[in-house]
Amino acid sequence: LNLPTRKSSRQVPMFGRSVEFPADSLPQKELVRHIETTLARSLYNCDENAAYSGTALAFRDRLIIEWNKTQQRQTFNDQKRVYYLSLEFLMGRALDNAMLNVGLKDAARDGLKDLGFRIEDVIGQEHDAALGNGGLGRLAACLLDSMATLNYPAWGYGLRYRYGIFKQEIVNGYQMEVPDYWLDNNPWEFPRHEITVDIQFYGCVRKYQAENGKIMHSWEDAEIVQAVAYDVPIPGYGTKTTNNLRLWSSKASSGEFDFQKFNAGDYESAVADEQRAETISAVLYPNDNLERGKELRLKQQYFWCAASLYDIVRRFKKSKRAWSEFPDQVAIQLNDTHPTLAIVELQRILIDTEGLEWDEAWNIVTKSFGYTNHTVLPEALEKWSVPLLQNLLPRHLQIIYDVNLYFLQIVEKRFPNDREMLSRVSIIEESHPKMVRMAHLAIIGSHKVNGVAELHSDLIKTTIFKDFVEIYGPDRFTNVTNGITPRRWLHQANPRLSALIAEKLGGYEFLTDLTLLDKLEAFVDDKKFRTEWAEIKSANKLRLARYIKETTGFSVNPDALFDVQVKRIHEYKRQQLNIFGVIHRYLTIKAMSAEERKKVVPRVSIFGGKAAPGYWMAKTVIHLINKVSFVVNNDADVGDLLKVIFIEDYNVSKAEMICPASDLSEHISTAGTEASGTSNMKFVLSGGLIIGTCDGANIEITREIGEQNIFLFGTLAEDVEELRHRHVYGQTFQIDSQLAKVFEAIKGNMFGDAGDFSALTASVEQHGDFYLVSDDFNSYVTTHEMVDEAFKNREEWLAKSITSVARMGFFSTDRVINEYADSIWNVEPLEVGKD
Ligand code: CR1
Repeated sequence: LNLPTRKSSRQVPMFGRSVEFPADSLPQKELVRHIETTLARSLYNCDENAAYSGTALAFRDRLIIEWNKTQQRQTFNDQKRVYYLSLEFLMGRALDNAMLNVGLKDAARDGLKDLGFRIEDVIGQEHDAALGNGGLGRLAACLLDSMATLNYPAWGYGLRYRYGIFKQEIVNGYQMEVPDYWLDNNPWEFPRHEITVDIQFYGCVRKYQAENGKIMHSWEDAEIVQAVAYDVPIPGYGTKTTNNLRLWSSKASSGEFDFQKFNAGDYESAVADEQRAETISAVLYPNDNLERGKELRLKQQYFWCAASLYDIVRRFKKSKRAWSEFPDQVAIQLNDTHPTLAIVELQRILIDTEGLEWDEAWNIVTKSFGYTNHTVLPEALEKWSVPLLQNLLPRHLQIIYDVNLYFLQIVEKRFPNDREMLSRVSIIEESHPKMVRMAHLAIIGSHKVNGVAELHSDLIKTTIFKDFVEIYGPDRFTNVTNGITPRRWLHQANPRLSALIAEKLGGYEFLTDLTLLDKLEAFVDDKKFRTEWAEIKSANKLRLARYIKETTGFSVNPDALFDVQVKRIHEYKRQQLNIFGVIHRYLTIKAMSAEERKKVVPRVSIFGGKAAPGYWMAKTVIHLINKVSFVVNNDADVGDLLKVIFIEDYNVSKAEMICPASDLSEHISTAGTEASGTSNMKFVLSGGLIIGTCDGANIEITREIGEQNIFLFGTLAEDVEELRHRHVYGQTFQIDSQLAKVFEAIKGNMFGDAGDFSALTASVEQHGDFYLVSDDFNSYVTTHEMVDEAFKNREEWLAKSITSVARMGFFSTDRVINEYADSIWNVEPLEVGKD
């Protein structure tokens, strides 16, 4: 029986029991089987959600078969593997990605259509896997995609949080946090109840003499929590390689102990133990670029490091090689300092359990680890208090002290009598209480340290880690500029643009060699091509406009200039500069004559992003944006000339819709504060222009696409310190005159009670304007005027857009992974033949 196509209905056609499908539509057959058997639903009452689950399960089957083959192949080949340790993996949705990477999206579309569903609606049913805060977590996800695509034998290790980053709701202009419980019906994970590791906490250290007379240490009387593995398949694009992301979940150890308590009638305490254990992997800490030093966070870190290392060591031991070969088989990359305890844990395993000598063990450790630094912000650099570590991980603290002792002895030899140097580089900060500086430990325990963009890598060498460059020499430090995966951020997020490029370039090879985009430059002057390019942008903007209408009720003119700033809300990212600029624009329009208004380029200023729940200033910024939105959007006098939109609950799937819809996006951090930024790359790759400061990867984007194709403004990193100093110690602080007018409007209650926003104005006027909002305001506003002028010249704008995309080849995570593989990991891809 052939199923007729039903375009409008979402219900399944009401006939036929023994349904048969064309042989070439395998996904459809499989998805129907899953709907009917795995989900036990009848096709007659199959809704979009069931269609999603059925499709996901059908693709999951394929992935797991390839996953198994990949693991066998990698085990058989027995070559060096990479282990990427990250406390965050901001994966977003998996189905669309799986369909595209496996190459069966069209078949799935047809199959779903026959059943009466639109594939976009089905894809839209999936809950984002939001196990991350922002750029750091999303980078980890892009890197996994590239490692699989390039056939590297690589594993990701992370935590399986029950709650990912909170969902944001805006209520009366204020951010509210709602828990993100995402695990119900998650088809993308495979619980491995047979893969468990006992993880120890607390207890004490006992010294004893081994049979050979050697003094050894054992960690005893510890509490035990069990780690259970959950595996998530990571399909490469256009390859059979399907790698593994292993996430650990915590569980009370199922020892007899609980049972005894239970039988003794102490039910409550048995349950409490269980809950306490489960708490470890319960929730992602919602701070971006901020560390709070909470004990539970330290527990998370050790739990995940210890479980992962146990796994890595177990795999290595199967090969029965000598320990000295460990670094030839294993490369472990630390995504920021969060997994630094893995260094200490490996040293502990080698000396306490495997009986190696200290030096031999330490040599293995340092050869195996690499550390990526992602920030120079002091409030984000991790420090753990010594008493906390002493209590939770007594043996690890001893090892840290020993590492420090041997390290300082080396420093003392090289820099005799330089006590200042010793105290600066020591792992232990002599404060009250004493603190362990995790970045120092990470540097000392790794063979390579890298930053994530050129400026950032230079800054770490000249500021926070300057002394370590003197001690180890410059070769320990390197740069690997971040990237993004073109599969998700071009092909998946902007399929029409991807198709147009493929048409021009004669195929989709650019998706695995992004440098091929440069061939697009030949078509910059091609009229028809330009028109198609512009049409795609318009369609993407229209889609976003519809979404804005549905979710906020505000209508925006799709022909207006869409000006977007979406990212975590943070003072250093300066959303306050943006909203002050918007207020300035509003005041300017209000003061214009009707004639003058005719020349104004209509704008939609779009904001999105979460504030950490305890970050009051950031929450105030969100509040101000929403108040300005309310006033401006309801001002009939201004009409379409300016609209201000705050998009609630910005996440990966929303980014996939927003990035392709921008004309202009904002990357306007105070110079020297944004290590790299990666959304800048996503916007440009979709044909949006950017306004930005000379910070992070903006600088290399400029180098690649050309100065004439980007709107740069503001203070340079090298001048920031002096300005800050002058603000605090100078004679008087002169606020920018245009900014002063903006502040007057705020203080005159134009956007509601001025008291609500006094902290924002005061931080500029009274507290030293640390982020240089006033210093940069004039050049920011002037540069926006240049943007308006440029936008009026539609053809020029299009040429900039096309040229920029053509020159973005450098920013693929494929390039990033190859650099890591060559300069840090020394691993080779595993060629995949037919099997
Ligand atoms: C940086 O702030 C960078 C990402 C990924 C963030 C951002 O500029 O793009 O890392 N750093 O490298 C971070 O989260 C804890 O540090």
